[in-house]
Amino acid sequence: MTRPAILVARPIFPEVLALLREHFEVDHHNGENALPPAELVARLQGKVGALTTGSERIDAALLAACPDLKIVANMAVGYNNFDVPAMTARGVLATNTPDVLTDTTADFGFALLMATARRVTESEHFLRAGLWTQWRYDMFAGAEVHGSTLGILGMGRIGQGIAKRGAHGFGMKVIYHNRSRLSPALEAECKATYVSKAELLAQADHLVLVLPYSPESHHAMGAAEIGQMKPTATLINIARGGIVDDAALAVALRERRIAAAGLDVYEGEPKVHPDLLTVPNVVLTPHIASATVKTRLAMARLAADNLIGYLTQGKALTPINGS
Ligand code: 8YV
Repeated sequence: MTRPAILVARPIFPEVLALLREHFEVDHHNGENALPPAELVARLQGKVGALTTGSERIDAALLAACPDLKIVANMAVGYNNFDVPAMTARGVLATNTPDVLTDTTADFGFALLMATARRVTESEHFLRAGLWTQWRYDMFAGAEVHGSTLGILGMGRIGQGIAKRGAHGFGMKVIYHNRSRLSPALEAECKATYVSKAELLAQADHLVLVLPYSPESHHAMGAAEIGQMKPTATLINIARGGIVDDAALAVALRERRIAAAGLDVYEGEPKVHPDLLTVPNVVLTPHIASATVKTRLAMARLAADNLIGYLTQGKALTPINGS
């Protein structure tokens, strides 16, 4: 009997590829760049499953051109690269990788917050450039983290992880805004107080964005919202590109309307807005919030297990739009 054919659209751990090869005929795109849409469609011909990352757009046009597809397993918790209603309409299962990356991503949110507030990379560039010849009382003096007010926009699992780190580890006052308010028990666990978005922007010393990307959250932090923040505040985006208006942020950073920003995600990544590359008060990382070896392996295994479970037994572990 011929085995089901799948596409693995990105380089992946050899052991996960070997596991998939025990069950499927695997076509593996092992290139460093994402497949352009037309090539993705071509490679998906005759495939019943695909393992994707956030870079492959699965929309109505692609689905119409790939009628054999039954499941697309994203190796990411975010799935804004999926048109879920279109997938549901075509009977294609969508899966993601929740939970396995929560703490690792929350750790990184804090790493970026600390690096930004305490000017870690800016000062390293200064040192590497051989500019450290003198001492000044205000040399790379940054913003206090412990005891300050931590604002969180988006309070899902990762937001809660960041709240707990801030409240319990750094004695921060935690405020948050979210589409829905947490239960009193969860608010108590996170030591977090619900506020309006306007209050969040006005009161946060450090504002971390952890909300999912959707048309509604597009430019949730535009020029007007950034303008409502304290001039001493830092802004951290570990959510998705497009939630922040990167061009407006670059202007605000250059004009010191906020103190600093830390970004792991960008509009149109892997491209980065050129103005962000020239302002000193921003820490830039290439979408690595979930990147520990252990967590990336857990994400890859979960995506693989979703494909194996669904295509061999009709049951995925973490479905978005079905079983
Ligand atoms: C992924 C992420 O590494 O899980 C997510 O939503 O943004 C990251 O953990 C990235 O999407 C590549 O799959």
